[in-house]
Amino acid sequence: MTRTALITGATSGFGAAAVRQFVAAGWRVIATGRRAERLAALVEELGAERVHPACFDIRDAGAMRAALAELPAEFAGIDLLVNNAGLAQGTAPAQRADLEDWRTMIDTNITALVTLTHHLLPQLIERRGAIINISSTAATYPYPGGNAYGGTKAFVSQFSLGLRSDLHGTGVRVTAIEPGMAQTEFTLVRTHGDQAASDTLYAGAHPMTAEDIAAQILWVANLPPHLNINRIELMPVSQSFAGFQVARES
Ligand code: NDP
Ligand code: 8X3
Repeated sequence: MTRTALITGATSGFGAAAVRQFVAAGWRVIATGRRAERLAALVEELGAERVHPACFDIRDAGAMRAALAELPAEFAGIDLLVNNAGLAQGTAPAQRADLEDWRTMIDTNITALVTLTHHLLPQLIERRGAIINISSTAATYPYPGGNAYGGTKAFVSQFSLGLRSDLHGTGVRVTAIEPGMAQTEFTLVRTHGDQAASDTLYAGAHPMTAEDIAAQILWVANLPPHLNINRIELMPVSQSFAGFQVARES
C-alpha cells in the first residue's frame, strides 16, 4: 500500500531532498513551504500523482489547517509527519541579538512544529503512523551565537522524547534527527542573505549534504513498525568538539 508523508520545509535543503528520495522509494508526499514556485517545480519534476504542494507560512495556523483541509483524497491519509521546516536567524551573542530573530525562530521551530503535530496526532494515532522531527546538534552542544536557535532545537529533541512517552501503546513512532553541519540554504538564511559568509563556512569542510540527511529520514521511515529510533546524532567527519572556554582576569 502506498504511504503518504507530509514533509515541511520542502522547498530547499533537507526537505526538498527528502521529497525526491521518498517519491523514488514509492511514497506519496505532501510538500510544504512558502515558495510556491519551488513546490510547483517539485510537482513538475516528480508528478502530481506523487507530490501535492501545500503552500503556506507554517507560522500561520489558520493557513496550515486550511491547506490540510483541502487535500485531495489520495493524499488525505497521512502516515508520516516530517517536521523539518525551520531556521536559524543571526549569529550574534545574546546580548547583541535581535529579539525579532529570536521570536522568528521560536515561532517557526517550536510553535509551528507543535501546532502542526497537535493537528495531525489524531490521524497519526489512527493510522499507527510516525513522526520524524529535525532537531540539531545545537540541541545538545552550545556554541557562541547559538543561543535561541540551540534552545529551540533542545525543545524539539525533548518534545520528541515526550511524545514517545505520551504515545506509548499507540504504535506511533517518534524520532529526532540531530544533524551537525550540512550545506543547504541554512547559512544563507541565518546571515540574512550573505552568500560569501555561507560559502566561507562550508569551504573545504566537506559538510554533510541535504541528500545525506534525507537518506537518514527515509531509513527511519522505512524501518519495521516494531522498531523505534529515538534519536540520531550525526556530523561530517570534519566537525567535532572544542573545549570549554575560560575568561581570565588579566
Ligand atoms: P533550508 O534553509 O535549506 O530549508 C529550510 C526550509 O524550511 C525551507 O524549505 C523553508 O521554506 C522552510 N521554512 C522556513 N521558515 C518557514 C516558514 N515560516 N513557513 C514555511 N516554511 C518555512 O535549511 P535546511 O534544509 O538546512 O534546514 C531544514 C531543517 O534542518 C531546519 O529545521 C534546520 O534548523 C535543521 N538543521 C539544519 C542543519 C544544517 O546545517 N543545514 C543542521 C541541523 C539542523 P520556505 O522558505 O519556502 O518557506
Ligand atoms: C544547524 C547546525 O551547528 O549550525 O543546526 O547549529 S549548527
